[in-house]
Amino acid sequence: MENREIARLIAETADLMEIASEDPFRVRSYRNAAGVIENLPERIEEIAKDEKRKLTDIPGIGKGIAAVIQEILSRGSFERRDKLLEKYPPTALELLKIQGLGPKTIAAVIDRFRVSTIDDLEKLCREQKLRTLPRMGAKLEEKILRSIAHYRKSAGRFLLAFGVQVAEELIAYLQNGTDGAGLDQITPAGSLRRGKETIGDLDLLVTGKKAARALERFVQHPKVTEVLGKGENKASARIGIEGLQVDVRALPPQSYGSALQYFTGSKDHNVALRQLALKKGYSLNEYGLFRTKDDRRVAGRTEEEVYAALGLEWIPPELRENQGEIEAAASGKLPRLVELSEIRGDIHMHTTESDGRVPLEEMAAAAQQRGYEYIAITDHSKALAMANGLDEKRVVAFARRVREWNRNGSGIRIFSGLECDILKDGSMDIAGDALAELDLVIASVHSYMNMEPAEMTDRLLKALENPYVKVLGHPTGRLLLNREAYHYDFEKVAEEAARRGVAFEINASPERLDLHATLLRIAKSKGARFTISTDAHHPAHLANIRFGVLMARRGWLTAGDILNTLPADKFLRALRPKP
Ligand code: DGT
Ligand code: CA
Ligand code: CA
Ligand code: ZN
Repeated sequence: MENREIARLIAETADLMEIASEDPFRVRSYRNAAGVIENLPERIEEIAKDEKRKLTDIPGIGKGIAAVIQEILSRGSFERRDKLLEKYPPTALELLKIQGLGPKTIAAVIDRFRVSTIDDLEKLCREQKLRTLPRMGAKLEEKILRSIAHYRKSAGRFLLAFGVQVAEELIAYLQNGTDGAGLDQITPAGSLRRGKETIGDLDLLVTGKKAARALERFVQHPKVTEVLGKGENKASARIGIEGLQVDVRALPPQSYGSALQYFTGSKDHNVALRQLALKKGYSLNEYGLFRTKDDRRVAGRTEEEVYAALGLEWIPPELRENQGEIEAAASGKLPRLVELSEIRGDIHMHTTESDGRVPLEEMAAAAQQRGYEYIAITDHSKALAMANGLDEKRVVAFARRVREWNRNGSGIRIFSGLECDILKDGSMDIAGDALAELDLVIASVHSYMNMEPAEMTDRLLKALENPYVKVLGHPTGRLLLNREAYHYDFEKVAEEAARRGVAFEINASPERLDLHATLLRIAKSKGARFTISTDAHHPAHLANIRFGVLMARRGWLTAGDILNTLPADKFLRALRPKP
């Protein structure tokens, strides 16, 4: 069993405990344990099997949770969870995903109306019955209806990073089992290849002598929970407790390129491409590009040859959304998109100084190992008291410590930074003379996210006025599949950020991926510049930078748009100058 599966069972139980209004401390300890398990680099199953080690040696895992883990490993569930599931139907868990609906309300709704599905809840709001409960009103009903609509849009989808992890596991598994020899290529297609923030399912294409055997082996994967279909050329199955659907298709080499093109999508891109083909006297499908007059195949082995035969440059998958990429490819005007290898430093990360999991030295060592030239350490400011954010005194001491580090040549170059909270009125959480000591201030909103758009716009414009602010962190605050972006006049803020030289962050953390493609293109059109950074709270998170690069590419950005592709000194000089 994977760590994330164990973590999920425990986190869900914490949710149920909260609905049952159990002891908040116990709820928190379950939730913390789930976080620890999810982030553990080692498989917990291995630790449990090892007679020389104890689960309680893992920091954050006490006796109670250790027993829970043992029970999960031996039978896939545990007593407390089973008991709660007798009391509350599993659908109650789904209600927790509706923003604005807390455990107390859920408990009340279940007790009073026997309601436990989202459909029932929607009906309750539409019929204006929720407001008959104490402290509930028309406004809450409206908000819940909006949240339900948002939830439905994302239901059944998965984070890109999760899809990538499953894809990589599967590809390794398929390659091993077929000795590599008979399997010439395995490529993920679909939304995953386009780098979309969330995916509906996973599409894998294989070709080679043993492609048929790969399908066979795929459906026998130990984590397959349900085979949805298996034919000669295609197998579909659900995998893991999350139930991600995976489609694997086997293809002959002469149509591998056209199939890859077809199954990469997007649908809109494909429709436009097919129309172009028709106009040029061809027909295009997953089997190849064929001349209409005599049905002769003119391309299909590679994607490049398909696009070339249509008079187009090869279009990077991240651009295939029918947003002008076909026209650009026809006139040789596709941008040279930024690449992972061009990123020279990660400039948003946390340490044990605030809510990160390791001290500065360990983050620095990990970044150096990745080959970076520099990093910025940007812990939280004091408004985030729960995260032990820094006050002015600690900010100044931290800046001094970083200067010393650089003087001593103790390792990678570090910029002293801060992720400074933007307060409700748009002012900074830390006084200017302390901010002046730092190399890099990222300003972020972490509170009052439901403001009216006009108010939020003013708040952000005010934040940009502060001369020490150099980067706007996770600029829309969205949490994928979870929390909507906050609303404000983005164009206005982008214009102002560009005018003042404040860069927009592309936050590479898999549940944020903020800004996204549409807003990146708007911001760029206003003259804004960008940084890509991980917001890492653990060395393992530094690897997420690849997802930020994918977002930048989806936004048509080049290395010239991204400040942290510059060498250290140039990077510093490219930031908004100090007053
Ligand atoms: P997803 O899975 O919802 O995140 O999105 P996709 O883009 O991966 O969509 P999926 O898995 O349904 O299909 C993969 C690709 O196959 C899709 O991007 C384009 C192509 N495709 C699938 N169905 C159709 C179709 O009916 N017409 C066209 N033109 N292309 C299709
Ligand atoms: Ca798909
Ligand atoms: Ca599919
Ligand atoms: Zn933040």
